[in-house]
Amino acid sequence: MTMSKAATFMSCGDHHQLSLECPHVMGILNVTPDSFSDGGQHAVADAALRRAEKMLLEGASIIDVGGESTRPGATPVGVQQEMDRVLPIVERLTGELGALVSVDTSAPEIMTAVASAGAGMINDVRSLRRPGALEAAAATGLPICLMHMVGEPDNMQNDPRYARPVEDEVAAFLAQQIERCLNAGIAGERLLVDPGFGFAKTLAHNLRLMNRLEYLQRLGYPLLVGTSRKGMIGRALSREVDERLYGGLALTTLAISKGAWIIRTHDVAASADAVGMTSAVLKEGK
Ligand code: 9MG
Repeated sequence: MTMSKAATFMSCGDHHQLSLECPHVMGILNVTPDSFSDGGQHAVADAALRRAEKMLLEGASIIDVGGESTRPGATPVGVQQEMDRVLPIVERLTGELGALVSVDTSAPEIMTAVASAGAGMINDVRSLRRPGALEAAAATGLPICLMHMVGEPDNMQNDPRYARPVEDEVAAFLAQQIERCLNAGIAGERLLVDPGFGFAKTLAHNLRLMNRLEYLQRLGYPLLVGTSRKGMIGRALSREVDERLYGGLALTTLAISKGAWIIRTHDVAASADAVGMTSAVLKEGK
């Protein structure tokens, strides 16, 4: 009798395999106009490339490229504008650096284009709910991160409330999105889930979710967590955006100890040490 062995890695496009047996850091590369001082299109792309290269050297396994802000209150950008921001950067990151690139997008046209440009993962904060996104993402063959959010970034923080405990709401929502993906022919091995810290959540919701992060393991999919520099740290500790690193590292340590597989962060060097140290302790004796 032949026993089939569970895959120990996730295939991310043609050139990358990500081990499922150790945690990873995903470095954030925003290519919105406020992210780099504007010295023209090429200077911005060069600066983005240098930042990505630094994050890779600091220990990032994945670079998450985003051309649309999803911060609370942010307004959406048009697809062509997002394409102009993201596609040239993805082409250079994959072509010149050979990086594993994830793209933070909800637009089906962008999913298709970045997959052709060599991207290895899709990160959709709207969980493929835009018209055409499910079909486009399915056709890329890439892994997809499904995230919990209610509403849109411009209204999601208007008094978020849930009828049930937040972890139940998040788990039920993610289970529904997983089901949609499986029904669309996307293999379960391609899915990751994310509770969406800061997306339609109060500080109390965010703290409760982090405290109960293990609960989401019942879904049976690898977990991605992003808390980097978020408002929950600002509110819990009374810290401005540029003072949130230490609070963020505490959350990273907690998330890894509760089973997170990928940590999405602006602060790669510090986070890579926190992830590495936490996982060394967790592996002790194994
Ligand atoms: C794009 N983006 C901003 N915050 C995020 C988070 O927490 N998770 C994921 N997957 N994407 C995010």
